[in-house]
Amino acid sequence: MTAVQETGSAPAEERPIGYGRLKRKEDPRFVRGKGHYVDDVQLPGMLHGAVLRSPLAHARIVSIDTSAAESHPKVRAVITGATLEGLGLAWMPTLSMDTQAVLATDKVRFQGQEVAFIVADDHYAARDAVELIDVEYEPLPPVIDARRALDPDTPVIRDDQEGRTDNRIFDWEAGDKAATDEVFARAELVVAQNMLYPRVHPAPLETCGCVADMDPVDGKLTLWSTTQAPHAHRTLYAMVAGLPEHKIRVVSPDIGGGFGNKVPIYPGYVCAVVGSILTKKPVKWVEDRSENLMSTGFARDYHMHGEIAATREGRILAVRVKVLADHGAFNGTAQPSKFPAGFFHVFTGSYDIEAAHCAVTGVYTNKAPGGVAYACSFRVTEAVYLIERLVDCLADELHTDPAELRMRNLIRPEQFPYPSKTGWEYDSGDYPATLRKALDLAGYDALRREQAERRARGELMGIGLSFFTETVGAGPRRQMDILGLGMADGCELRVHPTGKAVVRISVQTQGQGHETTFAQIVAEELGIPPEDIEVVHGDTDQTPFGLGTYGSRSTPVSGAAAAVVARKVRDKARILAGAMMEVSPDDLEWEKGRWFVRGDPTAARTIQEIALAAHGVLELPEGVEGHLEATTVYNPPNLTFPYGAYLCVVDVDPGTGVVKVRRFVAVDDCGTRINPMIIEGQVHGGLADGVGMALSEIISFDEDGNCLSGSFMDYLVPTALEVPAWELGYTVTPSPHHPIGAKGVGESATVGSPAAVVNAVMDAIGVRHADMPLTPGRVWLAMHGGVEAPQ
Ligand code: MCN
Ligand code: CUN
Repeated sequence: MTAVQETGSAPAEERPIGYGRLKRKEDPRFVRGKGHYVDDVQLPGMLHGAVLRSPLAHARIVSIDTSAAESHPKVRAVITGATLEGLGLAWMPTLSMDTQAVLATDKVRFQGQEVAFIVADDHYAARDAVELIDVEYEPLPPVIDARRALDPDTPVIRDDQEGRTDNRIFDWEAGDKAATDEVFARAELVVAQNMLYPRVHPAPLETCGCVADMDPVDGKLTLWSTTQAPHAHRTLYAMVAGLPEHKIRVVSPDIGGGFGNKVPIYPGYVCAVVGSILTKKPVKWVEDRSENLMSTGFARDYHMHGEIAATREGRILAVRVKVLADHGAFNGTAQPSKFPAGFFHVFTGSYDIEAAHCAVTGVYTNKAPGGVAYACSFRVTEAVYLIERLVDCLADELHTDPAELRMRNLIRPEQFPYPSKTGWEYDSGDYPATLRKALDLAGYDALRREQAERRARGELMGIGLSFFTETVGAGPRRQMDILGLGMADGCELRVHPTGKAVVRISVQTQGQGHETTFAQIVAEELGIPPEDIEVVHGDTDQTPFGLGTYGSRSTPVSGAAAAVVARKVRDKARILAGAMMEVSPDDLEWEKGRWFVRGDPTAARTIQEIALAAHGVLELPEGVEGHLEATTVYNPPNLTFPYGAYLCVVDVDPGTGVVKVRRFVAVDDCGTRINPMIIEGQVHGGLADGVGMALSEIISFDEDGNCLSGSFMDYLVPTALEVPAWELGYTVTPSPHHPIGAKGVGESATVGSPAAVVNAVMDAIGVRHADMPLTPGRVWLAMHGGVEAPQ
């Protein structure tokens, strides 16, 4: 399926580190069906949990009768909000610090909200007993359209919060409003556009679940859990339950995809823990597909109004944005007042402009909670889509070529490190070179000629571009003020006497290949072959603290920690090698895998020899500890800013509006590339995400708040038939502040690709704007001057 263009630009010709295109260490177990997922965990005496969910989007709970369920012969416990209140666990912090009802007591606030939890001998009995619970609801008018959420007569959804009189969660701003308004006032040209980034779902193949095992004897809770952030979860459980950290072990085994969906804590986890406490048995809870789609963290749902000011020659001067952010019934993102919109900081994209301002209002609605997840780098996806659509609207207004318009406004290489108008410092880049490469790879001029010929024949061919800058590697405390949390990660490396090594990392893999790439980082630094390096992750009892895998932060933060800890080991090995050869360490030089005496390369000790010596063989020099190991905690000095240029070619059927993505060219720059094959896999997945969001995916609701996208029959993720053979290229601009120059890449393609697809479709049909997903019906309507009311 793949045409990979190995066209790295000289002088940064591809020099992947640590054995480059190494096949993934984790794949042999996956291809043999030997992966070990949460649902594979089987413990003696294990019971099974199931959740009763609200059928209504907004209702008062009049009564809950559990008596029939309790008398079911296989039921071991029935948990309601009242049970949890008795235990002081009725409310929990999601990872966001906003509180969410674990189980609804007074009201239900979205369809699918958790109302009760059954623990039974087997899964089927648990499901049957759920049906036996009798809840009497008094329906309330639901608030589904975020644009109505702040109307004076709209019901207050979160009346559980003291003093609350409306549905406003926060108002947030970035940039300089006065300066921006001033530029707009004098600009020759202003183009404005409303757009909706619809609600979408990460839809990992494996749904969420856990096995909770509270050992009644030693009081230790073990939680096998589908989490992207085991340490962060442990801390929150410790804080809520009042247990010390050493009495909680969170194990995140193989994970069938996360994509952000597995960052939050969900009520099912808490209920399984309580179920285990009450029954003194392990309790497994795994949600089904509909539960996952209807009730777990969704993404986007941004109503955006963007304006771009420019000269008639096509110089972009300023950008102004107003956003209404629909966060559902519980604000699933951090720091209600600040963070959700925080990363919207990057709405100026990759362009050098004079002024920018953005105002975001977040509101509650009667929809599932969230507002963060899905390969988004926390709102960069929305921001990139907005600016890349605006630039195309401007090109349309100016009758200019969109590639040329981008080329003349991109930040220039000599401007890095580039201080953005909203407070970031972009670390490095050569944007024009990357755009040029994408255009060359695609054969842009020839494509435009082909398009003209086809148009003359009445065919609708479109070419769409997007250029994105990502902010990943969350991040240093100074910049993460919007979150109120610094993001340092630990790493531990131990070289065994035989020279084999184990590296314990703070992040967790859900398919990104950490077991391979982290071994490669250490291999590069120490010259130990990657197959001799075991990567331990996803178990809080076995790994150092870190904040987890999201925001493509593993490489920027934890990957940096792995390089730093390996360098510490290398430094110590130097001292030991000096002692072994009875020379001063200052006279030694490093060459992959060994220290040798300067001027005499034959006088050397390999890392394996040094490791053995370090374990009792060598008479240690004064003040030097035995063994060959080190620990570190890495505090990133800045985020990393990967970027890329994407080009999409589509054909639209004039009769039906069906869009066919014919080609997709993606040139990514993630700095130093560790494993190009894994990077390509990440990009392929992200591009498929982008095509899905652009063309078919939406979580939609009817006016009563019924979720209309509760299965894969309705929520249409693209299959192999809907995506083209990706054509990939790359450039390499190392990050100057990262120990190995690497930037993250895990979300780049999801962030960058939707705008390219939408731009291509608009180019094909000659329409300024239509909202995603561009289903045949919507495209047809847009072609015929109609607009479907946005959700
Ligand atoms: N990599 C590399 N060279 C670089 C950058 C990255 O070889 N210069 C490799 C890394 O070593 C790692 C992989 O690419 O093996 C992704 O690295 P990174 O960009 O650091 O992202 P994370 O590992 O932190 O993964 C998180 C990111 C996020 S936030 C989402 S969402 C997403 C994504 O990863 N979820 C995924 N990709 C996913 N891929 C799979 N298969 N499953 C998911 O759930
Ligand atoms: Cu925003 S989805 Mo990823 O950061 O886990």
